Amino acid sequence: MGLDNLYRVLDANVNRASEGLRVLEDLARFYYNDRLFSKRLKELRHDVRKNVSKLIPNLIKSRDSVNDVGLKTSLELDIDMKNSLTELAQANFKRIQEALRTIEESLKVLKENELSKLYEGYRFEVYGLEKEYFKVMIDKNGLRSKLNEIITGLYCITSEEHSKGRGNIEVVEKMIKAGVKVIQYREKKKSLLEKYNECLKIREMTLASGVTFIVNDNIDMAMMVKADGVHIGQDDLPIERVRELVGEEMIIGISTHSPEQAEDAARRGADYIGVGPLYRTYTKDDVCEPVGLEYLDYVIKNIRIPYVAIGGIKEHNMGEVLARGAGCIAMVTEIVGAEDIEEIIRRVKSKISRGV
Ligand code: TZP
Ligand code: MG
Repeated sequence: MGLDNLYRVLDANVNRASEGLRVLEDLARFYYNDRLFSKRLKELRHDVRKNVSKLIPNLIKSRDSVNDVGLKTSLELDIDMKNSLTELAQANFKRIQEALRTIEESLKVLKENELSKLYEGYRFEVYGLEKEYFKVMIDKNGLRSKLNEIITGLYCITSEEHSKGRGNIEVVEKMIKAGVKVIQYREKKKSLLEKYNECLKIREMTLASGVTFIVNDNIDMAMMVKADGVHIGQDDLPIERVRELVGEEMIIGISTHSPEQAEDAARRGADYIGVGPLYRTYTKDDVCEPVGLEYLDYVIKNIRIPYVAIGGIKEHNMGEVLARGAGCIAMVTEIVGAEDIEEIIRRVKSKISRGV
């Protein structure tokens, strides 16, 4: 038996490492919506493959999986049944580390010392990634992993100037009482200090009631009051830079008005998008022309991240939006300007859950 079988070992373990990395990459990308993490895993996967490329002729020659003595055992064992995402991620990190270790040792025997060192480096990189993964995605990232459950139903937004003399805090109190699950603080007319104090109070109220709290515009304020998320617009700072600033735990939402903007937001790591204005709205001073329901259709069909339909949506036209398939609707004036805020919220929520 020459060194040929060692190439078989290398081949199997490069595949093993790549497959493990691919599983984690897909979890990061599709489950946790974590573009940056998924990008790092993908780059590592490419490096792990690329750097044994000079050995590839040998690898292919030695590929002989049908005669693999381990195949039968591995197909029969149900030890691979993963009953939780944590276990799934753990198992794959182990798989990658073990495979890299085997590659490292085999390369040493093949006198490929420099290459072996490179793979040792990859192994240490994976130890680091593993630590970060569990810290960010599993332990602390509860909210971002539940985005589909958060961005659903009625999404409420404050606007004191349309609140019939009631203050933001009073309005938020009513929203929470009526069972709203996500509230955005949007206030264009007050000083930073006034907004900060209101946000502090709303954070306290939303924490006590398990409501998701999102701050519009002010990223610094969202961070200071430990809001769950921040909502920005097309002319605000780039999403990637906002992510660097707020970290992996905070939700980032962005308003979009066209298919290009929606694709761009999803690609660049937004957690959800606003889709609108669907109808004419006078709530916002700098609002653009209605984008039309076709844009909503596009998003429903093509965009993977959660979305919220917005702009001029009222009780009388919400049926039309629901009929297109929207699962999350934002209303500003219709709610904050209602005589009885709690009553309209209950009605609207019930309509959304019945889809009419
Ligand atoms: N973003 C797009 S339209 C809009 C925002 C914040 C205002 C929606 O307000 P209304 O009163 O529900 O039309
Ligand atoms: Mg804004």
